[in-house]
Amino acid sequence: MHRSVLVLGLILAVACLAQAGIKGAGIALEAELAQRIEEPMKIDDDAVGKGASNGKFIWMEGKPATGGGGEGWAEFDINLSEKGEYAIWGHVLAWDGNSDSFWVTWKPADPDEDAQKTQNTKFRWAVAGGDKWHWDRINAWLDGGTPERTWKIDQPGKTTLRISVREDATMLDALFITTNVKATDPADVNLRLPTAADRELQVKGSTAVDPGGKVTTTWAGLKQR
Ligand SMILES: [Ca+2]
Ligand SMILES: [Ca+2]
Repeated sequence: MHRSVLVLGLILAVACLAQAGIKGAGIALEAELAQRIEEPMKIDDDAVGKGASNGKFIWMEGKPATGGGGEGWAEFDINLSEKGEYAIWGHVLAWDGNSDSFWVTWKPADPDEDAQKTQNTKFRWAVAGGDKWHWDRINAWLDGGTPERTWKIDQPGKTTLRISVREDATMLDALFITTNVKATDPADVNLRLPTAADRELQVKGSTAVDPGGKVTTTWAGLKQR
């Protein structure tokens, strides 16, 4: 009896450790720490985006329920330690149907294409509405259906993610890149907002994801191994 309780306890402890490991998987990025931001996309700490992670978010400023947009973007340099399939979640705020979309391209999985110019619906992200910060997986808002997007990265190394303004007033606080490409419900992904350690890695300009889920490390560190 006692022994079985002990064994059960050990199994639970191991399960918890495994869970903790999985939780570490993925890259958490602050939108406002993008390597390059082209106006009119801008960093803001305005009251409209109150409660944003790190106190800041990015958007092309605008009012709810009006049109506008189509200019400006933010680019993230992301170094991946492993090839594989990835999904991206955005921590977003979208007031209404006139302020709820971005264009998203992630090279080299996506071509070197300016989605703001080509208006290619494959790169159009219909952001889930909501006037409080929430997670939304990046999708392709086609003219029929909005499948969740998955990017196949063929080799480790530097990638470039560009989030471009489509409709103004759509707000982006943070991103989470994961190898869990199956989950479509935020509750099924170990999403996290960036920690101080995540921000430090991002500022250094080198974040890497280990699909094994144990560590987030710098690209320079990986090359030294
Ligand atoms: Ca708008
Ligand atoms: Ca933020």
